[in-house]
Amino acid sequence: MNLSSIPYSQPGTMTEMDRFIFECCGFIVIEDVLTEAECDQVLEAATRLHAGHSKEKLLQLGKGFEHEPAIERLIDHPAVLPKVRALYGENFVLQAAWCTVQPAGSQSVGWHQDGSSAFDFKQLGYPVPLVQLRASYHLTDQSEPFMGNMMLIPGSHRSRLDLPQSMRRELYACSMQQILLAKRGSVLLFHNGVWHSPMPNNMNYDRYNMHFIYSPPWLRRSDRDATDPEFLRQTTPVRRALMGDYARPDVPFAGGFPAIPFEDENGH
Ligand SMILES: O=C(O)CCC(=O)C(=O)O
Repeated sequence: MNLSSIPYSQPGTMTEMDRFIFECCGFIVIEDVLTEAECDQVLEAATRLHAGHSKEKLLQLGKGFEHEPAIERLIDHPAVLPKVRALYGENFVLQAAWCTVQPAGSQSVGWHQDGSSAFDFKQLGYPVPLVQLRASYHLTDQSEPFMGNMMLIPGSHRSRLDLPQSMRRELYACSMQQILLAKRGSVLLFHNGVWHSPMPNNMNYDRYNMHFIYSPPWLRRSDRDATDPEFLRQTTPVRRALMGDYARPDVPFAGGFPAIPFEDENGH
């Protein structure tokens, strides 16, 4: 029995129960995706990526997978990708990959839904459709509060109303918010419509998360204009396909969409 009320799930297949929970909450948490050694490798890569950048506030850097193999390997991780396929079907792309640091002793509380500030996804219809499915790998421990945890309002992807503006910078913004107590190596998978905010990081070390955002193929990429041709040449066929660098610009909308060469039929 899970007394924490965190919507836990297991790596791999998206079960019927996972679907139900995701539908209700707008997120699930997949435990034990990365081992300690794998976390160390990705954390080293994340630290390299952020070297030379300011460490004053939350900072996200994109497309680290182009030159960091430990990050690249997470693009189609078998613990997570079957769930992305279950939610989207067979045609989707990696719209962005953000490596995010919440530096030691810093805070960036700001409640928001994911999407485009240029065009609020809520304008697309109700309920706000799933167009950015985010898989967040916790590279540092966030199993206690004030470790730069994600805070979320379960079910808020179904709300017709916005979180009141006056509460968006508040740590405790809503009586039903949840502070995600996430173990290192676990993954949060969440719907763009869920209201969320990072919690302050009161630790004396930097908090790192690695986010992968999957979208329908027609959504413009946000961490890159185009993928590095050298990366496309050397990566695997599945990862190349997930980059969405099509030879013809109309491919994401029209016929001739090349099938992503997944290795199996059922996503296991
Ligand atoms: O704390 C993080 O890593 C995520 C920040 C966030 O809420 C976002 O990128 O939308």
